[in-house]
Amino acid sequence: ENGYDLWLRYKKVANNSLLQAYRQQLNSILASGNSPTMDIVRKELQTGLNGLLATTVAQRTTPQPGTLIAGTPQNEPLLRNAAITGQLKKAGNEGFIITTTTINNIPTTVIAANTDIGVLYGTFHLLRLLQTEQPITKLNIVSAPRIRLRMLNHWDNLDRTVERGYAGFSIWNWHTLPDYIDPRYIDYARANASIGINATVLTNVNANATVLTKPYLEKVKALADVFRPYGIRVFLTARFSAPMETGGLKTADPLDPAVQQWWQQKVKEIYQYIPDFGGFLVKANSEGQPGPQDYHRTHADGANMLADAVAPFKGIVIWRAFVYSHTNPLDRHTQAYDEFTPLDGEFRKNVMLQVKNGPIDFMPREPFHPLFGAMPKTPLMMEFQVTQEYLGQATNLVYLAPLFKEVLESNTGNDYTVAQVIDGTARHDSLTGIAGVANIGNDINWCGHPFAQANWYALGRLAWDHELSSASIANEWLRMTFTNNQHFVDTAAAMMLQSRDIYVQFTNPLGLHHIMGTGHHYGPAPWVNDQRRPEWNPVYYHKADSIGVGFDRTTTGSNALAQYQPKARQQWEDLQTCPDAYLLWFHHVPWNYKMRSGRSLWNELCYQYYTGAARTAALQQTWNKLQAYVDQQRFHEVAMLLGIEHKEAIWWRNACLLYFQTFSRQPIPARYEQPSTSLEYYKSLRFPFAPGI
Ligand code: BDP
Repeated sequence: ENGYDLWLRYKKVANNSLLQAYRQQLNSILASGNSPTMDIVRKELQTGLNGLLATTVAQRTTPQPGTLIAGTPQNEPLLRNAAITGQLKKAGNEGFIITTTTINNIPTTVIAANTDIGVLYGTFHLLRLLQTEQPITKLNIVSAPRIRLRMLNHWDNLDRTVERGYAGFSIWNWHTLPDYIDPRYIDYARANASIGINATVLTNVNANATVLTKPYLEKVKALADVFRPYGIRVFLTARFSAPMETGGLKTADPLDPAVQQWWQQKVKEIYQYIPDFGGFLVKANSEGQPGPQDYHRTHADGANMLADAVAPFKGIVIWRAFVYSHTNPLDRHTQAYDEFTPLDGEFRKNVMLQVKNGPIDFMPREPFHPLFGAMPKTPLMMEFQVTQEYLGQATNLVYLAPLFKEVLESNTGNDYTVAQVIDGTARHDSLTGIAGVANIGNDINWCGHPFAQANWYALGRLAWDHELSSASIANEWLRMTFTNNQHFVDTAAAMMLQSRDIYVQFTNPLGLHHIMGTGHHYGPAPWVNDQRRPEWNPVYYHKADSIGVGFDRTTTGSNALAQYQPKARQQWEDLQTCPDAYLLWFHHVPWNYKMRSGRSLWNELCYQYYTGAARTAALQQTWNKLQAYVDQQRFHEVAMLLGIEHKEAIWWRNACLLYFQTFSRQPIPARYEQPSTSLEYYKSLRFPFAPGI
């Protein structure tokens, strides 16, 4: 198996008694409704049940005992049954119900929804129950997404390179579009629909205006047409200077009437091709991207100009909060908050602000972004990074659901969690959304590392229901992707659930951050101090000196903590009570400081790096014991990658400790195997072939 089928492998149910029960309960399909989406429902049920039940399941037009009825009350008279009306109300536009019931005295299983797309989501849910070998004799499920926009952000360039992509080239083949529809586009849409993802941004946030030209809009239309029946709406990134680059204007000033008109015309043209176009995602005045500040206008001026253009078509603008100002700040941590909080209330109703989960930049562990506790008048959208730019790229097994959950469950200090801000319940926002920067490429297994598929999967599942646990998502993903064997599932789930902590431990323990290699971000380079902008240098973030290490963000330092609500910041501001996980994120701590463990800070740092690296060896051993349960191809792929991860862990450990030792001037405790190479060796390493930017 090469992993191409993702979690949609419909292998025969291994548990024989369940198999018999399923066969009896789902012996035929009745799914009416004439729409491309209902065609997909019928096909998916047919393929799914035929595969899982290893039989040929008939399609019927009248039910018999054991018929699965799927549809909407509008299309299927049998479903206009008062018993499900109340439940259907709760299901809303995209949700579904799955229930075991009798219709006209005939025992059936029903998938019902108010819309065809709801039926498709219900279809995937039912198939998932079978794939994970759950009982289905007394189903009574009502499921509706908690978040409206469940989105992937592709950082894909038009030349098919993928910014921070570690799984090959872009799956969008712009050259052969619009006439050639690669079956991958359909498989992509199907996989997303199976986890409830309903929106996709096709292009990189570092945008290219060419995608807004006619030939490219024709290509985008072709993709949108493929995705539509799967419930997926297409968005594009808008390069702010597009009116100059492709429109021949002299300015892109958002208050200039000619610029406004250019965008209005452009938007009209886009909607002629794609009537349900979602809108624009914009990165402006950040890392060299053009934006309204080039004309001394605000981010709100820029966002509103685009928002006005898409409003007549019900489009939205998603404006990113990830900004770097032209001037050098005292602390990069504070930039987005400083820039955006004064603009709260100034954005149009169809603008959302997309905020990265943490204030720096997708680090392996960050406190939640202070903007989530601020800007009550602006709908805030979550941006997670599914591609593992700072989390081992495609060579490390790092399951990200625990990272996502850690952020979502954080209390903002306003008596509500980040999740409640994102799902709109805290502040009654009607626009709600979660985006994940995609980890998808044209590798045969889509995501590079076989376990990276779990991160795509987890993003979708959590966007649908952020109350699902990391463990339950890992469990169902493993069952669907590999096998239902309980020993395998328990063991591999335990590996997944600790994998992110392990990664943090051997790369950025105790709140260290941004100490990776320059440019490619591969491997350790805490020593880098020669970059043009101060905040590009790792030394800016760890501030190691003869006294200690860590970034003082309290009142004696940058005071970034002031951006958090008092109830949120109190957990971090006192060195004595700050959790170890954030210690060096918020404090500059002396090398001999006594940690909770009783060890000195220096010894604790050694302990963390050595423990983290040792745990990668344990991951290898555990996986090796699972060989009998997994197909050989994927077993060996994972085994080889765990080997790389272990090597990389030793590299991180040695390089970081040897470097920090030049400040602490203390030995690595003798009980640890001492590094066999020098700091100079690690500094001399070059990675011309590491995935570029
Ligand atoms: C950084 C990436 C860079 C992205 C940027 C962003 O290194 O490639 O363009 O985020 O989110 O983490 O805009």
